[in-house]
Amino acid sequence: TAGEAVPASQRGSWSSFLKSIASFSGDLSSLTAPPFILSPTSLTEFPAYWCERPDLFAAIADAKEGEARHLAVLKWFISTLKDQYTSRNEEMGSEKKPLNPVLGELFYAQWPDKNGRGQTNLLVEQVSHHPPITAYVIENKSKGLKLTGHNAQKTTFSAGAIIVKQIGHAILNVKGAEYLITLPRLRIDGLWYGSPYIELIDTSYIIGEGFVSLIEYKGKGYFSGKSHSFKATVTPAGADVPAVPASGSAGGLSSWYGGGSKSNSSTSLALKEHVIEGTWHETSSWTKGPNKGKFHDVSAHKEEAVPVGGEADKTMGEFETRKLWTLVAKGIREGDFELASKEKSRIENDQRQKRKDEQAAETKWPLKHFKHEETDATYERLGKLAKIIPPTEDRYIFLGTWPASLA
Ligand code: CLR
Repeated sequence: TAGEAVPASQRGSWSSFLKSIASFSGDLSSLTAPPFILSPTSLTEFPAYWCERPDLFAAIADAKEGEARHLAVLKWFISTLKDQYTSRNEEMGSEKKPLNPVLGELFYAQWPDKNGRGQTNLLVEQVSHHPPITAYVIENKSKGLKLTGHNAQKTTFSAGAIIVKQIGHAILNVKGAEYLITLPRLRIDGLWYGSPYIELIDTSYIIGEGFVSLIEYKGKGYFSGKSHSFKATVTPAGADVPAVPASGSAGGLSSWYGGGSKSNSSTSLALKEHVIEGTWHETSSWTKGPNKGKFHDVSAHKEEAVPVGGEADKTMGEFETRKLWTLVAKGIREGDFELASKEKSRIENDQRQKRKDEQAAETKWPLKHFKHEETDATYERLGKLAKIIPPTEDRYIFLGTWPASLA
């Protein structure tokens, strides 16, 4: 029944929240939601999901350059999806509304060296508030690995679900070789019951070292019938990458997955193709190409949650996520929503004042770690290989200075 998972006293406010998202597209973060759906975690912490399996990240650098390394990148990428998209359900019972970061909010973390995998550093900065944009860099210096990216979201409402288009991309640099990583779309279902969860939809790409991975995402009731399914097709760049079937069109899918093929399966290039199928939160296998058997088992690599200090850490600056949101997070965790909303207002008022002061002084809040540029030559060069749309995107260049705490 409607609102099953919503505390009785919050049903009214949940249904007004749903009405406001239905009649609105754009930036969901600014809408007021009832307390039961609030998460104590800021969106600046989300880039940590890229490195919660630091061994698999490091393994990219140990793979042989070219095809083997491309496949190692694909494996690591797939391994991050479970944490990125199902961990809130596992930890809090459903997807929740994260804290909306303030401009200039910072999040730093580090995964220590273990068994020769090298140390992995994470640096995140909220580079825009309206719309919210988060930039990050992840580096394992001893392995020569660096992932730089930014993300924002565009949300729309369709057939009772929230559709989230991810804006932004990531560039992975492996000892000088570059990879472009694009991001899947999300569909948030279960709203009616008050227990939202994510399914990934459409496609994303990994392009680098002469290969293109096209990853297709489907939920229950599509090609495998299972939730969190994906199919990755890895082809040499320049081969006829299969055209992406129009989203939601069953005809497009069957023409690709069924025997009849639209793409050039008779060319010799098609022989070099790998296909991997399975679920991104559990296991996947090779289904076409020279390799057989299991491709990946997410549970075989232990997840290491982000190790950062709490509010007790005296070295944290005022704008560091865990320090800034300490009392809001405490209020949400302990059910003291008066504390949470009082503290949230304090932070928001402080932000409004900062923006006013800047306007009066005709200054702009300076970014600390990144420089914004309108185009990205790496995105353009690699994106072309799979005819990625849009043909270019903006980027945030890391200025290269790490805080002393991550040295
Ligand atoms: C942020 C970038 C990460 C992957 C990721 C996972 C979950 C997404 C989040 C991103 C963006 C914000 C998000 C969230 C799930 C729910 C939340 C879309 C893409 C929205 C703003 C909240 C909706 C409110 C309902 C849960 C009620 O790498």
